[in-house]
Amino acid sequence: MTYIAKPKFHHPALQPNAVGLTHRDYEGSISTLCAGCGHDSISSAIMQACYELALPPHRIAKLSGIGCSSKTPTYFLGAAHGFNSVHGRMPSVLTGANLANRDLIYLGVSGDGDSASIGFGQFAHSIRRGVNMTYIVANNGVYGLTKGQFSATADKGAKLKKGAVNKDAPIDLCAMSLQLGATFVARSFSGDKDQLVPLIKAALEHEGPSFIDVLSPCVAFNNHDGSTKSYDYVRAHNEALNQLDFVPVREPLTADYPPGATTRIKLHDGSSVTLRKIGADYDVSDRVAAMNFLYAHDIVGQIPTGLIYVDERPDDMHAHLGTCATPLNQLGDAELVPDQAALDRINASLR
Ligand SMILES: Cc1ncc(C[n+]2csc(CCOP(=O)(O)OP(=O)(O)O)c2C)c(N)n1
Ligand code: SF4
Ligand SMILES: [Mg+2]
Repeated sequence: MTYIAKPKFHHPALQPNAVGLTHRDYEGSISTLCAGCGHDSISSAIMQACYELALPPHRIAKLSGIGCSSKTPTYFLGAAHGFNSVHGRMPSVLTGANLANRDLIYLGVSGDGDSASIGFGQFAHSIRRGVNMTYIVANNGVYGLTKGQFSATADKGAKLKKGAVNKDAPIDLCAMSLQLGATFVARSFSGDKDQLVPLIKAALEHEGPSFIDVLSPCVAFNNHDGSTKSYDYVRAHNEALNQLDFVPVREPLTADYPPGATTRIKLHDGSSVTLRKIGADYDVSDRVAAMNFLYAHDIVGQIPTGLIYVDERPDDMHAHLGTCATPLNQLGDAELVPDQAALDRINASLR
């Protein structure tokens, strides 16, 4: 139950991270989701990523819409800022918060219904505006919270538990993000924490719109034969492109890789991403090739996972708009309330 606080046992062997916090400091309330729901694994990956990056939870703002997936921010980062918005409206609330205070780290958590059905327009505009955020969709192909109707990411030909077949074309949120200008695009699977945790770390540190589509099976309504979002189906069709190691700017590079097996991408802030190639020959810096790659795999029923695209020199909405660097809550009346002379100047400029 969400109102029951987790007992605070601190095992003496719990290792503190670089800011002196342990795993427990990144947890939230007890999850009320179904046992085995993929969404709980995503929460656990988010906690792991924030612990490893040593992010102070109070520097993070976690926002969501409505759905089982959108409930999950309650179950992680209990000390972060949180806003559970209206169904499909998380992106505009996040955009507004980010405009008012660019100093926080913005994490949007949503579902395939929340982002590809009712919130599709909101999703699209937050990406095309270049909001600096990590946008995670826990994608199970159904509206889990309202008992498992098809969402807009359900594949053509996929079957519901009682046999209904989806006849509509699916929306691929990674392909859409690429087309809309996201500067970091990835896909992963809730059952592959080794792949997911470094992707979340890299996305959180990326200074532009980052999008991660995480296939996250709904064990109650979409985990049967005939589903294309079940644990078995995703495992059988997963084409891992690369395995990623993310090293933030403040940490030294310690891992040693055999030459030729990896590609190291140095990012503009000094952090780096090391990619171990697993699947096809693939260039993560080519947006058009990434779009073609996704489409070519989609038509043969494969699910490419890993880092799909990254722009090493991203910019964001604040750069587009030329906003001031100081969060609005730190400005006084002198900066926020224009005097009569300033209003007269503005009015004169519009005549
Ligand atoms: C305006 C509005 N319309 C419809 C609903 C009903 N509703 C609640 S959650 C949901 C879909 C959630 O699906 P998704 O975002 O995929 O989350 P999941 O539960 O699958 O994680 C719907 C249609 C609502 N809460 N508000
Ligand atoms: S109904 Fe599905 S999505 Fe919702 S908690 Fe249960 S398994 Fe997860
Ligand atoms: Mg869903």
